[in-house]
Amino acid sequence: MNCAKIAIGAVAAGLLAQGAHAGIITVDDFTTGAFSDSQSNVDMYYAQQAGSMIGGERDLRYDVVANQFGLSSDVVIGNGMVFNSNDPGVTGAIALEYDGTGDTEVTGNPFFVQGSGLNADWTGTPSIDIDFLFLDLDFEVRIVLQTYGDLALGTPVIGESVIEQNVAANINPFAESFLLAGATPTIGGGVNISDVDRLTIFFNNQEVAAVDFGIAKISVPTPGTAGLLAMGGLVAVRRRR
Ligand SMILES: [Ca+2]
Ligand SMILES: [Ca+2]
Ligand SMILES: [Ca+2]
Repeated sequence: MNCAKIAIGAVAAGLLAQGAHAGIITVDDFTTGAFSDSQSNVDMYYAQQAGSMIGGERDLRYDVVANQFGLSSDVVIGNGMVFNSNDPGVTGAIALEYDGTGDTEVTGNPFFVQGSGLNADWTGTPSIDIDFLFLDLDFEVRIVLQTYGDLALGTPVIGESVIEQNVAANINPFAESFLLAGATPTIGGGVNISDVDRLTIFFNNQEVAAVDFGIAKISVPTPGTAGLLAMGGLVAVRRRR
């Protein structure tokens, strides 16, 4: 009984520490860190926004891959994120990174810069979930999860897992789960899910032309849901007695 109490307490404390609600860890709901930009020159653009997202910072990369007729590629963040590659002729892609602070992303750089790390414990999560508002063409999403080693010892990344998944077009809102069971270990034995330091999500990874899409939320469901429900159930039983 004492062990159970301690275990439930630890789960609850862990969830509270991560600002979770009912076993759902919100990575980003796009209600803070508003941003908008429009670009037509072929380049990789970066911007960073501070806010309530996990790690306190969102690193944003949006690139114009090709642009035959000089139209623009647009990103708007505010109560969701919408990305438009204007038809015809614009091929654009966008990526989001959550890796803590201390990193300065630089426009034109082909790669994201490594941040201080999240140290997020997502033990037992089955998936990374993305709530889409709409998607007008099938595209691929590539999710990269990393665990850092000891930076002082020169081993910045000791575990990495990658999920690549095709997402089907849908004009209506829909939820897409990216299963950890489908992740491929690419560094070490893969990400240590109890110490996730970096989450990078590449939308339109295969660079399909003229993709428009919107997302409302990125979240991670945890088994803490069951723990909290069990705890609530125990309290309810005791009250009835
Ligand atoms: Ca960062
Ligand atoms: Ca970064
Ligand atoms: Ca770490």
